[in-house]
Amino acid sequence: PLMVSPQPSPSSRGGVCLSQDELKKIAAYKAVEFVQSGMVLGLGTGSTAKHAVDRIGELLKQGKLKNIVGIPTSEITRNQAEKLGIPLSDLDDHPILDLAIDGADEVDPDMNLVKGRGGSLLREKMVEAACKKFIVIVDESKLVSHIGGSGLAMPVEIVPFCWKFTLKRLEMLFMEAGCVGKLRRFEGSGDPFVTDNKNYIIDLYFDKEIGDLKAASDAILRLAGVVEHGMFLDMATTLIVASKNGVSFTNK
Ligand code: ABF
Repeated sequence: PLMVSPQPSPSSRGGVCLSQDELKKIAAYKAVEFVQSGMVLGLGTGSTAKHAVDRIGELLKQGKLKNIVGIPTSEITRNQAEKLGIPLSDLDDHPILDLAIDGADEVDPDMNLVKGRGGSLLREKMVEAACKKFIVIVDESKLVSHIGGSGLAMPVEIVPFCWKFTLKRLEMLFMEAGCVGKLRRFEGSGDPFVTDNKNYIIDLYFDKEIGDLKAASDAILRLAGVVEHGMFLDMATTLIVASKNGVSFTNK
């Protein structure tokens, strides 16, 4: 990947220490600078992408952007965009998008991603796979040397039918990496978390790195009962990272 050296951001000026949310906002606003009037845009989900959607709404209101069509990656983002007055459509009517902007849970040095801890991985993958450009926006806490090796969840969306069976099959696939699967549940009620597509999510945890990511991806997708997983391999075209030292851009 082509790395462009960090540009000073407000976070590194005057010794001001910015919060993680402020860093997310800086990355999001930088990404929106790539949005042009007339674009069909994939609108991401999560606390980082939310800033980008807010900014797009603001620029539309100010008349600085015109004729934008947004394709939301979740019902939450659809509601947010509707409130902001962003005209919306879907992949049926717009099968090719100019640009998507979205966050991620983990990003490795080759710009492979883990997504889906917010639960929207399927629609995110459908929309972002249909984009000419996909800008990933993160604060520095999301950078990892290997995805799936951070001890954090690797989400897999599955059909609810016999979910325990699918969970076991997923664990067996990655037995050598010490894989343990957990059904995602709502805090409080303890009921299974249900995605926008009425599916469940299994979060996989690994003791060791999973090695060949493409092979892992193929193996998961071959299991009947699996709908999609949260590894986004070779999909991001630009990475924007906001850190206390500034903002960096990496293009693939
Ligand atoms: C979406 O939001 C996801 O795919 C990812 O799970 C999450 C990142 O959340 P946040 O920006 O709130 O850290 O992009």
